[in-house]
Amino acid sequence: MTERDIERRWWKEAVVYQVYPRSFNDADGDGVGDIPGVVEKVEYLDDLGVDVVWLCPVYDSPNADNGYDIRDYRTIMDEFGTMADWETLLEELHDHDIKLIMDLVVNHTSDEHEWFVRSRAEENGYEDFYWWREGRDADEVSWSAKAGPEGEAPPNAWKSFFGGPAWAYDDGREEWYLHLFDVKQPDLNWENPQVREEVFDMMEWWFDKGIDGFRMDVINLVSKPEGLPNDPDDPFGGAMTQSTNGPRIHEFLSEMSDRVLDREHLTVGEMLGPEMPMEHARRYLDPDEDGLSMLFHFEHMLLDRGDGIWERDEWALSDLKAVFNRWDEGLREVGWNSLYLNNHDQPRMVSRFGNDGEYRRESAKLLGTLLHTLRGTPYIYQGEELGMTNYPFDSLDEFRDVDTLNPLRNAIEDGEVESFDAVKEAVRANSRDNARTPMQWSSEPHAGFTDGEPWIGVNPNYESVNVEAERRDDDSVWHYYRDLISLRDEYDVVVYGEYDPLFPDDDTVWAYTRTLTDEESDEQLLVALNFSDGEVAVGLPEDVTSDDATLLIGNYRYDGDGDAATDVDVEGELAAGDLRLRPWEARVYHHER
Ligand code: TEU
Repeated sequence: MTERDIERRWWKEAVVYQVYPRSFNDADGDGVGDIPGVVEKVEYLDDLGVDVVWLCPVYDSPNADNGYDIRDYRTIMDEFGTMADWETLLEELHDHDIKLIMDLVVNHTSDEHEWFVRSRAEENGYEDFYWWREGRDADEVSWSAKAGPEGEAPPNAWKSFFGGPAWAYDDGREEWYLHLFDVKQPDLNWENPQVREEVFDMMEWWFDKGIDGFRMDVINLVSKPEGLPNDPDDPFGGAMTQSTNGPRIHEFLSEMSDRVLDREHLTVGEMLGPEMPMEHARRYLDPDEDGLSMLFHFEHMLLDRGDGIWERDEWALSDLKAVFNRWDEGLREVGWNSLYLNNHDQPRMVSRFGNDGEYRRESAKLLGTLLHTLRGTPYIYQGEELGMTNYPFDSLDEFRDVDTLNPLRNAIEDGEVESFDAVKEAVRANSRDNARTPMQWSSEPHAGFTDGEPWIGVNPNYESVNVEAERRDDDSVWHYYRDLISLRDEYDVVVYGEYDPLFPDDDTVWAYTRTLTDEESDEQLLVALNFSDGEVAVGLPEDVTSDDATLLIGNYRYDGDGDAATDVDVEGELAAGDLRLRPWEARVYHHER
């Protein structure tokens, strides 16, 4: 098969920019970002050069989980504006040739959604919209719920991903309902065909409004196995291992695909779980099966995470490479990869995989180089293009996130963790709130994000790390990102070239080639990335060296100005097969073969 045989699609050639509206830009001064705030920045996104915006949830919500708990799928959250504002945003984006994908959150709703209110009241037709079960006799189990009736334990041993049991007792219905996430996020029962009908109708409604696709929240959790079995080997008692990629998942998604999706839409399914069997991944993406464009897996996001928010693991570069190599290989024939190193649920990539101190700028550029030159569609999370870093959280009351606060409070209450101070470093490194601090626009108060009091603290480094400063400086992370994005438009090999890793076991250097061979061209990229604070020498195999390569992009100055620190014979080095890379140096060469 030549690379030309790969199905060419606009969404493979695109760069996606993720907007977390609560923290992006506040137009009305209430301290919370909003849709008019995003509209003000469409020009900015266009200047950066991105092709698609993924807008995190903006629907009506009581905000137990910042909009991932939806009360009404067809209404805009008051804090964020109105439907007319949203329509203006869509129009502005489309006028600038930027597509819009919306967040689809249908594993669960808010407990304030009309469906749940009716289900709770056992209204005709709504009884089985959610997972209702009888409790167990508390004597049968070794632990009991905090909130059930005397002597009763939840229906099974599943734990919520946000801490505590995955079941809550309802006094009115005198039954328990399942919530894999917060108690205010009851899980929809997809076994009920009426639930699926409602979801597909709602999706169609948004497509009719003109959107270009969906990012699908934890979509691989919607099929739960009969009997909801426990699993003692799962830290969540079975909630994770039993709910992910469940028995009817492909049936449900191919039904969705047949009913409402189109190959021209960008659809990206978020797929929870420690390791996704590649067989499932291919079925999710196969146009003849579920037909999603891409998926987000978590394998690289779990490398440095312990089970609890207060636990960390060591990661090695070879492990990180192994994840990406496995996925490139796994989706070579069927499917397409998404490429991300951070989002609204993850710490900032430069603090996690780079060096956010002395080499903040270099390592932010290096990680960007990686994301934009691997095979797949790159996702930029707001602020990544500035090299934004983690926040120096110092006390519990600086956090806002349920996924940080609930598990930690439970663990302290149960005596598993002594105090916040005892686990501060780990929580600080892991918390989702790192991603949620306001976008840094300028050195004005609150980083120019709001005229009011921001809902969460602004990173104190905003005085130097901000859009205004970055745009003024030619050598900034921002300008580098813009160059990376435009490479994709200029070179087909960046999008469609085959990926071949070099030195997979090396823990310092990540190097690879991308090769495109067809009737029209025979070209190759060589990418070399030094993931360390020291200099390294890379001995290249002969078949990737070249006398007539050009350096497409690199994150140091290569101006031959006689300054010993910057003046290296980059092309000569490549011809000799002997690259010397400075700390966090990234280079991308191109040559015709
Ligand atoms: O996230 C799924 C999810 O549980 C993880 O991203 C989790 O936040 C991570 O492992 C860190 O602990 C999606 C949304 O992206 C997230 O914002 C929502 O809170 C969650 O689903 C529930 O809708």
